Amino acid sequence: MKLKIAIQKSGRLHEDSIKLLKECGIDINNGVNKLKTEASNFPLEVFFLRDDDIPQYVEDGVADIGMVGENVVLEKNRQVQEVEKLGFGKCRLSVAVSKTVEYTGVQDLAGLRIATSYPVIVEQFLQKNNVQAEIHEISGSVEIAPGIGLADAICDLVSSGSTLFMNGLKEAEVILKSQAVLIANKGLDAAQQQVLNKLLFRIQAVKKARN
Ligand code: PRT
Ligand code: ZN
Repeated sequence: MKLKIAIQKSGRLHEDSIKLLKECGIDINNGVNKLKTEASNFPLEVFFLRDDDIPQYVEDGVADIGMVGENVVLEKNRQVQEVEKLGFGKCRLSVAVSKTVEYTGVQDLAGLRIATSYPVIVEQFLQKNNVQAEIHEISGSVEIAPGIGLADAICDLVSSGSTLFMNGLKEAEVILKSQAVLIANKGLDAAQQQVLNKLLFRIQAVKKARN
C-alpha cells in the first residue's frame, strides 16, 4: 500500500512542498511535466495538481492527503480534515480599499462592490459582520479591479503588501491568516493512517528543527 499525496504542480507552494518531503528523508524525483511519481524509500505516491483541485481530490479519495493553502481549503469548503500546519506559504487574505479613502471599520464596506477570487470566504465574513456588499468574483488580477472601475474594494492574498501598494490600495481588514496545511481524507483506513502518522512524525521533527 502506498499513501497518495497531492501537491501543487507549479506555483508558490510547489518547491516548499517538495523541500519538506525531502527534508523528511523522502526521495522523490520530480521530473518536469510529470503528473505523478513515487518515492523510492517511503510508501508514498506523489500527484502534481493545481492547488484549487487538491481539496476535492482529497475529499474524493483520489489522493489520501494533500498540501495546500488554508485559504484554498476554506474557500472550497470540502469535507477534509486539516492535520498539520506546514509553516510555509504564509500570507493574509485581506480586504483592501483605495489608499485615498478613509477607512474606519468593516461597516464602511456596506454597499461596495468587492472584487475577489474568494467569494465563499468573503461572503461568510460579510455575513458574520452583518454587512451587505456586492461580491464580484474574478479569477485573477484582482488588484487592478478598482483602478479600472470594476470594483470599489478587493479581497485578495497579501504577503509583502507591495502589489497593493503598486495599485494604489491599502489593507483595510485581515480576514484570514493563512499558510500551507496538510489535509487528509476523512475515511483513511488503518494502514493509510499508519503511513500518515509516520509522515507526520517526520514533518513535526523537521518543523522543530527549523525553529
Ligand atoms: O496553478 P495553481 O492554480 O496551482 O496556482 P495559483 O496561481 O492558484 O496559486 P499560487 O501558486 O499563486 O499560490 C498558491 C498559494 O500560495 C496560495 O493559495 C496561498 O496559500 C499561497 N500564497 C502565499 C500566496 C501568496 N503568499 C501571495 N502573495 N498566493 C498568492 N499571492 C499573490 C497574491 O494573490 C497577490 O497577487 O501575490 C500577490 C501579493 O503579494 P505581495 O507580496 O505583493 O503582497
Ligand atoms: Zn490555483
